Amino acid sequence: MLSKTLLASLGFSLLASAANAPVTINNDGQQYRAQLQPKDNTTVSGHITSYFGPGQVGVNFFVEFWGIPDDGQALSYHIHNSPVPEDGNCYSTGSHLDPYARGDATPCDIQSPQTCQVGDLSGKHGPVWAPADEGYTAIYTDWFLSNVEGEPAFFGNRSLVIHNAATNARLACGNFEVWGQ
Ligand SMILES: *[C@@H]1O[C@H](CO)[C@@H](O)[C@H](O)[C@H]1NC(C)=O
Ligand SMILES: *[C@@H]1O[C@H](CO)[C@@H](O)[C@H](O)[C@H]1NC(C)=O
Ligand SMILES: [Cu+2]
Repeated sequence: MLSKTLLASLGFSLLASAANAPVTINNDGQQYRAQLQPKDNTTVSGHITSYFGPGQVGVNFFVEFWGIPDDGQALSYHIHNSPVPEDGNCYSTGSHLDPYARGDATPCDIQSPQTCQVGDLSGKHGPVWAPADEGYTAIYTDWFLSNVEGEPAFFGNRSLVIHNAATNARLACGNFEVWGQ
């Protein structure tokens, strides 16, 4: 027999796990691209492009970055809440897209991407490494982002920021825009 206390704690853990990001299931064919704006003080360039995921579930991403500093340090990249303003300041893009309020305190566990901030792309899919003259390319499905306007995990009106993963300095940024179609 389940005790009331046990039921209460089960209820509590169900509530706690409700903060996990749900898999998005109603995505459409709309593509978006975020292109990093050129910056005087970084060699990093590139873009990420979304395209139709498997059967409307999740969103596929094609990622390409170049000019990655050859200093043995990884780069991280995220979807940030606010668009890059006219002056191009990457520090004006606010915090990470985090509709389920995970916060920054707990690092993303790549084995449990549903517990990560939805905008933490390098946390969920791996950081960026590359030798000096070779670009970094990745293709993956993200199960938690949405390309449907109005959904909590919609990214199409947000920005992309690439950081030095160790110092968190914001190296370059750009806005998502409708792409193709
Ligand atoms: C690059 O320049 C911008 C604008 O001056 C600054 O905010 C940013 O910290 C600089 N980035 C690095 C890595 O020095
Ligand atoms: C982006 O769209 C969402 C709805 O999906 C909205 O809540 C949010 O305010 C928009 N953000 C910006 C920066 O326009
Ligand atoms: Cu970031």
